[in-house]
Amino acid sequence: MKAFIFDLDGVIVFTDKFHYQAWKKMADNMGIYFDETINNRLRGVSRAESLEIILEKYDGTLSDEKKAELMEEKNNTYRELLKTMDPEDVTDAVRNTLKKLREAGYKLAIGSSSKNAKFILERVGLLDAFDAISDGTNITRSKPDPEVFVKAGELLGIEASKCVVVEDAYAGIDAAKAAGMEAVGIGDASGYDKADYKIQTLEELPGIVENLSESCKIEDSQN
Ligand code: B16
Ligand code: MG
Repeated sequence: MKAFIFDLDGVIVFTDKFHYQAWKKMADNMGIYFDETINNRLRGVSRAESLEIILEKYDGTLSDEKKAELMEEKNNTYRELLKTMDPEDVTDAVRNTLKKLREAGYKLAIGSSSKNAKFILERVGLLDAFDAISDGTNITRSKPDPEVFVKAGELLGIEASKCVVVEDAYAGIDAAKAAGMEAVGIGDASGYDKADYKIQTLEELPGIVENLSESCKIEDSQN
């Protein structure tokens, strides 16, 4: 393995609460029912697809212009909430793991569906922690399409079979496998049987590559 590609929201930082608050405000304004269970379906999904999922509870149809307006409204609220983030929002487990992997010579990239990825990384002081950033601004198809991870591998100059993706979303694990990469599931995706490995904390990652932690490898028979 030569590179790690990290999903952002749910792996490096935890902005799902802000996505929830921003979508909830928009939904309330529109009189649309929205709760945390629906919000969980938005994990790793693009902004436009997230809106379509929320609109499943809306009686009627909306023009493309209105949808664009709603997405902008949601994003403005979301970015205001992101401004409250600072370096203390990054856990020691995340910071130490990134440092350890870099010192061991691995290339590190971000592979996120978010168009706000660079803004978030800047807020938490991690912009320089990665060798490449592939995000919602450089893709045309979102996860489970492999594009975001394929582009991350290209930006790093490392072939897919030597890249390990770390993801919290089922759609992200599917995208990693479709890209021909190894997939590590954390958080929500630690229960997904398509993940090659499952971990509870990022600190388990160096152990995986050094083959020190075979215990979290899912047996092929279960895949
Ligand atoms: P934005 P990730 C994803 O980030 C979020 O999990 C998902 O909830 C969000 O809709 C998507 O980014 C797009 O975000 O509206 O900021 O462009 O998990 O792929 O890092
Ligand atoms: Mg995620």
